[in-house]
Amino acid sequence: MQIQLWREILEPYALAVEELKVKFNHMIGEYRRAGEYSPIEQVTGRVKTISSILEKTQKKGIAVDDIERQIEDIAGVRIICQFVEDIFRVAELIKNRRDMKIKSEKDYVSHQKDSGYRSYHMIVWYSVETVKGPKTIPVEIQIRTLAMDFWATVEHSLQYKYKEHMPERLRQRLQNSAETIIILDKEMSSVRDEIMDAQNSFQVKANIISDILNNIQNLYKVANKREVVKIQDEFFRIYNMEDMALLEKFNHELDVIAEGYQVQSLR
Ligand code: 0O2
Repeated sequence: MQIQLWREILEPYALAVEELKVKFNHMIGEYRRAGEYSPIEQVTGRVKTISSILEKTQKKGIAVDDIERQIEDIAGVRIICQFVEDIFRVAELIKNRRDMKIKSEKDYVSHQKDSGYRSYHMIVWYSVETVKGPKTIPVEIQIRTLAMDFWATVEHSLQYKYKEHMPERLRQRLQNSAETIIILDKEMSSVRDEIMDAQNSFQVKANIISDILNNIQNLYKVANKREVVKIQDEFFRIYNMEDMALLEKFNHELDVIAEGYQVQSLR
């Protein structure tokens, strides 16, 4: 197939990956700006390379003309979570969206593969608008924890290196380390509430400080400079006291002042 034709075929998949990365990253931002814990930690995405698509067609006996019908992971998005519980929460969030329709799901978290691989897979139908018009395509979404991702990345590289000839000793060690990953994820889940609390308070404090600094900066442009310097000194004094209640009170008072000047900070 000519390279130009490949480019045309892959165009909507590239657009879908970019759009979905923006949407999932925006979800992270929405949670954090609201001072809430985000079940999504990171998002990555890729369009399968032409060589990787061709490799798959050979392996599975797929005709080149049938690529788009038979290969469901040309567009792939990976969502990384901190805790196993978050994986199922994210899967629910996806199911409730109107811009993605579930085509199929595979729960390799509850039922790990023989290799030791764990991840939650969803194939969703997603529509994009290209210059050639609208197109609905499948996108593979893989949802996994940081620990599962670490294991899968290492195992994938070894699979790539050895192809079907992975030494038995190495395969066994990978399976053992997959068990260790399960234990690690369980341990992390057992302290999930505490970790979430710590992260929430950190986020709330970061949001308040960001609001205060934005308001001070905005007031500089419109209010009496000497007054604003006084406000700034007061902020540093309260900040050093490390008292969240005082910081919240100060933020609220500053918000009222900024509102009076119509320069309220919007994060
Ligand atoms: P790549 O290079 O990551 O794109 P499919 O092959 O998708 O048509 P299958 O095999 O039933 O059908 O799908 P499955 O099992 O859901 O696997 C899809 C993807 O999950 C794989 O894509 C891998 O990315 C990942 N995966 C599945 N099993 C393993 C595993 O044992 N180890 C690792 N590291 N990843 C796995 P590709 O196209 O095989 O590979």
